Amino acid sequence: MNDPQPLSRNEEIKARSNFLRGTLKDAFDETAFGGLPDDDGQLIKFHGMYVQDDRDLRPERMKRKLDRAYSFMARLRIPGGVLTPRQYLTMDRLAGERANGTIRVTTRQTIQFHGILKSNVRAVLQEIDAVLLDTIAACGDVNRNVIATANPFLSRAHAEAVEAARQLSAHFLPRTGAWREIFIGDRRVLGGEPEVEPIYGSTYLPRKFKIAVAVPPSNDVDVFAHDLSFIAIVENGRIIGYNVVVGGGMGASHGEPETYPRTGTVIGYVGAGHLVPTAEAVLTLQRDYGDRSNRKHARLKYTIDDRGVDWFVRELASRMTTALEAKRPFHFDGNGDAIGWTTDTEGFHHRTLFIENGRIADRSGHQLRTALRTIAMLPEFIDRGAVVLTTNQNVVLARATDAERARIDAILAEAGVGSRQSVVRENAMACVALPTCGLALAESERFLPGLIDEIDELLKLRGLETQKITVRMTGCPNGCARPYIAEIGLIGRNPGRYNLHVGGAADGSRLNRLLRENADRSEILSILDGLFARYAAERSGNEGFGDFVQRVNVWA
Ligand code: SRM
Ligand code: SF4
Repeated sequence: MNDPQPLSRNEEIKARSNFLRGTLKDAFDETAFGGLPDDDGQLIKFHGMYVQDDRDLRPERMKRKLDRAYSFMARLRIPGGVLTPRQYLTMDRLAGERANGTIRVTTRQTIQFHGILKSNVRAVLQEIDAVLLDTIAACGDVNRNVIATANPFLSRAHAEAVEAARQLSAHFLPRTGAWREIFIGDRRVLGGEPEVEPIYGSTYLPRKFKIAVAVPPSNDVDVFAHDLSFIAIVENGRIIGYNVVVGGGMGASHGEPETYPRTGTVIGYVGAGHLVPTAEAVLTLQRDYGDRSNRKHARLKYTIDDRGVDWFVRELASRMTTALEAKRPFHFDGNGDAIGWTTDTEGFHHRTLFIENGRIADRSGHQLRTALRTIAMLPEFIDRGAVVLTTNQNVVLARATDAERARIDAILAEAGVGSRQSVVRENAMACVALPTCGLALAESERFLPGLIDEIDELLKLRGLETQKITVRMTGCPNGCARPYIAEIGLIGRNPGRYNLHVGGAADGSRLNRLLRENADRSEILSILDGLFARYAAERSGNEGFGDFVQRVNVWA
């Protein structure tokens, strides 16, 4: 047996934090310093926030010997991504009054604010709390925002999937009163029952833990990318149970082959009534066996690969309330969103609006934030409608009447937004990266739109402009836009340079492979041009681009 390795520093921070309090209360009472002491900087994540600084300003501030321009990113917990229009309007106001004027829809179906000054953090969270939302456990070593196939209003099964996401989120919500005490101002009951975390214990999980619920044939949530996913099996319009998928994960580090992305393994099926106990069995197994000494090796995917799927299933069985049954057949037809209008059986209309890289902002000739605010304020829609966030960084304006549908179209057109984009752009995603992400090695959100302009041109040249091809970009190998399962994945390596991966499946079920390392813009475009030329000439029938590059083995 190897000697046990020492625990990572984060384990000590959690253990002595008094259930995630640390010295955060004092740190927020003191606003002269815009950041946080180191340990609190780790603990704040459990409360849904990160200390960041504007990296565009770093060189100039360094020259002037100034400290970094610190601010906070806050991420909400919105299981299933459903907001009422009134909640959305509060978020819109907060973005304008207390953040950087934008709302960022994330790949986990929630909202992030960037650029909140420390002195504004409490006010922001109090307003979020007032509309019955929170940021608890949106980051940190806990179960994160639980995602579900978008739009519960589409069918009864979709509604059940979102309800499942809410149940899972509530079940795994940390019980500590720290968030309310530090930010909302609730007082701790002295002499009350001692605080406990019945599921997590005082050191929570070894690392983040992510859950998704999918309703086939849509794999919009990318079930193979998360620690634990549930694929709904629907009969007569109702979810009767779920296939259970474990051990997906995207994160890796350049030059460290012991870190890698992994697609989840389908291990069996459970009836709908066993959803929460099954999730608890998986999560507690990871709590007990996950690596607490090396954070780069601490996700469930490594626990499973180190010990084997058979071991995992055996250990899981000893914790479950029911036996896993054989997995049931399922089929996914894609992992994108259907942009445009759909109508449900009650006659309500739902508009899935493409939001480039999830950034809701106003800019000259493109008044997206204003348009969404105007729509959310429409009389009656404000009480009946919904604003649903998707895991492809888009927004669904749900439950509009015939008259509202026409009005929504007019508002979008007037604002210069909402017109259809190229197929490839509508299916592309980029992570945030610069200037806020402290881990970015290259641009992503600010770089991809221009690159897509050029990819569009290449596709047109080959007559491929109606072909759906997923392109995903990240500013580093952590994989926040799930690039390793895209048909074309671009992973930031150095400023202006990316690792080009190709060969993911159109339904998100297969990892792509590295084709060229550290390529700049012109190399990327020239390689893609060659691949598109071959694809146009040699593809068979309606073969997808990812399947094609695999079949002809472009790595040979
Ligand atoms: Fe992520 C870290 C942004 C989804 C894997 N991610 C970060 C941080 C917080 C950077 C940091 O640690 O300092 C980024 C903040 C950037 C900023 O300025 O806002 C960040 N991640 C995002 C978002 C906003 C990307 C987006 O453009 O939408 C997504 C927010 C999701 C949410 O609402 O909860 C986001 N991150 C993901 C996903 C996709 C998913 O969950 O479906 C992944 C890959 C799946 C997975 O976890 O394996 C992902 N983020 C990571 C990792 C690598 C984790 C690992 O196991 O190695 C990190 C780095 C870390 O945790 O150390 C990271
Ligand atoms: Fe930041 Fe990397 Fe995630 Fe992009 S993939 S948001 S650069 S951590």
